[in-house]
Amino acid sequence: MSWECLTLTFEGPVAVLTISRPKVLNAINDQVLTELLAVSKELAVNADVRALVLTGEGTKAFVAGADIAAMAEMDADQAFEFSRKGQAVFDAIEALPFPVIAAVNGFALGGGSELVLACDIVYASENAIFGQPEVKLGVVPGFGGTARLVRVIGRNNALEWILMGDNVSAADAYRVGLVQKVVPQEELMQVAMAAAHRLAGLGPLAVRTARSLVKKAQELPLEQALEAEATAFAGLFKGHDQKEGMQAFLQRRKPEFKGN
Ligand code: CO8
Repeated sequence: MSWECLTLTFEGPVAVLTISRPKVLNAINDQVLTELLAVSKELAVNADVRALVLTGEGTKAFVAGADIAAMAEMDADQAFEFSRKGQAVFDAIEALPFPVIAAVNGFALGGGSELVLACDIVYASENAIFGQPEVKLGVVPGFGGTARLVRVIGRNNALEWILMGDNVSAADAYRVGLVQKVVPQEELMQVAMAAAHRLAGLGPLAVRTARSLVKKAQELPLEQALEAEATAFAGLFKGHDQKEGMQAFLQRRKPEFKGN
């Protein structure tokens, strides 16, 4: 399928999704949301995909935010619909059954920063700029920023970012834990792809289970999170990959995981 605002390519089990509206620094309009939702649904049922790298076209921007020109004319009902649609799309990305790596290659502002928050691992180029500048436009984050930023970087960091609306360098985003690696721009895709291929080579069941446990743990009381962990841990002993992984270690060979 071909898309107007996205490019989807595959390198073996790794999918690469590029948001592509370079004239407006890949800003997110309704069409981008519609296409992102459709691609997410398609990828979610593609059993060959084991990891996704998400990036923006060009060397200047990942996504410079929601499309301000499109939002400027909205009434309150339209703004609500746009916000809910964006939240649903980012939820769909977060719920994909494999890890998602954001390769942040430039500005990730407003909705762009919120899209990053829906990803699992964030690698940024040295020129990447993050931020939630919505207050400067007279609004607040509307694609999950208030809810997810606090979970990722903590309350006071989130409040500073959202209330001040300042641009945040890749180094500072790394310092507060939003970004896991900062690399020169020319190395960004290579680093993201290498990580994605490593993830794709692991047992998909263990990866999926670990990812889901960590996400659930953020919402659950500790006791319930620990119980969920023990249950999932034990459940893996009923399948193939646990036996294969441990036997392969003992026999000093590479494991052959089947995903069950
Ligand atoms: N929306 C629409 N167009 C944009 C956007 C955007 N977010 N960002 C950049 N563009 C356009 C510019 O208008 C310009 O277009 P043109 O060439 O036709 O004038 C082109 O992209 C290039 O941009 P600049 O000339 O401004 O490039 P600079 O290098 O001078 O500046 C910046 C780059 C700093 C990134 C600057 O473009 C900028 O500040 N952009 C806006 C950033 C921003 O405020 N983003 C947050 C938007 S609000 C948001 O995302 C809320 C999400 C929740 C929505 C909920 C809905 C209800």
